[in-house]
Amino acid sequence: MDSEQRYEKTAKILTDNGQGQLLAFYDQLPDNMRQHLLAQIERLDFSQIPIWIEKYIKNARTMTLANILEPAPAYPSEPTTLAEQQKYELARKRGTELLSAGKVAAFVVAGGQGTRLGFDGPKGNFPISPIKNKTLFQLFAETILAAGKKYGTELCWYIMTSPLNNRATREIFESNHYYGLDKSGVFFFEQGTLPNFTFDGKILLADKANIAASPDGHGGSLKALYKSGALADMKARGIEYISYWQIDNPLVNIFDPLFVGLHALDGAEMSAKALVKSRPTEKVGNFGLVNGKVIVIEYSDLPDEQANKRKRDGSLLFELGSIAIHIISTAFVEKLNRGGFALPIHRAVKKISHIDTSGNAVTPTEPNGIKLETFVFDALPLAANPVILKTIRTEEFAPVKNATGENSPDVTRQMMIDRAAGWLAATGVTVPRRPDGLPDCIIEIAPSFALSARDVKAKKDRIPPISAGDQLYLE
Ligand code: UD2
Repeated sequence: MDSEQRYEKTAKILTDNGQGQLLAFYDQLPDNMRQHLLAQIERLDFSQIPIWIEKYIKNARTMTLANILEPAPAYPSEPTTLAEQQKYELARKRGTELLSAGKVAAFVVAGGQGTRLGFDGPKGNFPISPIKNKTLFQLFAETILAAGKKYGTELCWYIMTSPLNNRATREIFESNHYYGLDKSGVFFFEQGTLPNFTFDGKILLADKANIAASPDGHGGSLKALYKSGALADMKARGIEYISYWQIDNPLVNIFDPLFVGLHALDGAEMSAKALVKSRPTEKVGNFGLVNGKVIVIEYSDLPDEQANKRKRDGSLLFELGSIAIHIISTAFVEKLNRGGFALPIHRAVKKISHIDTSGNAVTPTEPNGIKLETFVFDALPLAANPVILKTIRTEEFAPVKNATGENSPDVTRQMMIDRAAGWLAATGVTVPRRPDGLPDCIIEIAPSFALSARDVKAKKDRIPPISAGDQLYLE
């Protein structure tokens, strides 16, 4: 097809769909930019776009689950019965075997824009560790390296970026020499994008040659894993389980034998870690059960009435929050993609920079349009036998999201110190504490020293006495 025919075909599709504005400046573009714009338009899924406009742009779909939603069952963080104790022991053993056999890969989603933190560049480059100021990327890399040594195998790391930060992310890894990891075990891939709309369903132009688009949400990872070849790469390496987490949480236990083991023993296709919410409306997804299927309802979608419902003992009926830590079987990702699955779409009203009908740049000060995205946890109801494992907040969840206040770097750093102090105290080391109970010292445990409280025990002899005001870095 020559350029002229290609243009005619595209123009017809756009006119039929009421999106002719996308070619308004076509005549003003040099030839290479024309091709570039046509290629973007050809990638738009016009079998879906009219449906999205009706369902999510013009009419905000409301959740109607209130009456049929039940609490989801979960494994406790520590076994409470003899039967559970035996199962947890078995699971830890199975998980350890799978890790040692190199069957588990690390997978971080890092395609988000990180706007709330106000940090320039990929969020993974944010310095966070309390003494050495290591970045999130470095902490995860060192964890993967240390776990590889612990389990006696190479553990691979898959990193999802987006068109917004793919190049910058790769450059950071290059300039840091992959933080000591073998480059061949690190796999970057980009997630897809979805177009941005006006409130009346018109797709916006970012400039004369580019559609305004944004990453398609972390749900896009399930498609991108497949499309990018990452899944095929995993298969070739014999990897069967994907340990999924978000870039903002430095406390994540990436290779947790118990979690991997429970997932495998129960024949789960996708599993999730959960914690007891700190308050009814904490900004985490809520686990629930609908017609026997595990679902996660985002905090913004759970009606206050449901969020505040309590059991007789005073605890929240929907107490389990999602911290976006999953084990996903590679076979499940493959099955979904072969079956042509589609996750539900979520809408977000946002400020979207664009050009107007005269081609002038507009930087809105108020929300002016809608971005669409998909969420990875919407795959849970499609998965067989999902395991939900409760975990302890102070051990595993301290995300960096905001510049100040809740989920800010200061809070995360303090939680990193608290966890390190707790690990030392658990082995009998005396940690000086302030009257409010917080450690009166700064402790940073490098992943090379310990990945868990259990690892600390084995190295107890290497820990010096700690005095008030000390800074102790263990590596
Ligand atoms: C997310 C969860 C929330 C809870 C919380 C825990 C959603 C909608 N909510 O809230 O239920 O588990 O985290 O911290 O996820 N990302 C991409 N591509 C995208 C969008 C996001 O890779 O297109 C990544 C992003 O880089 C980050 C993660 O997904 O690692 C979470 O994104 P977020 O910060 O927007 O999620 P948040 O805090 O609203």
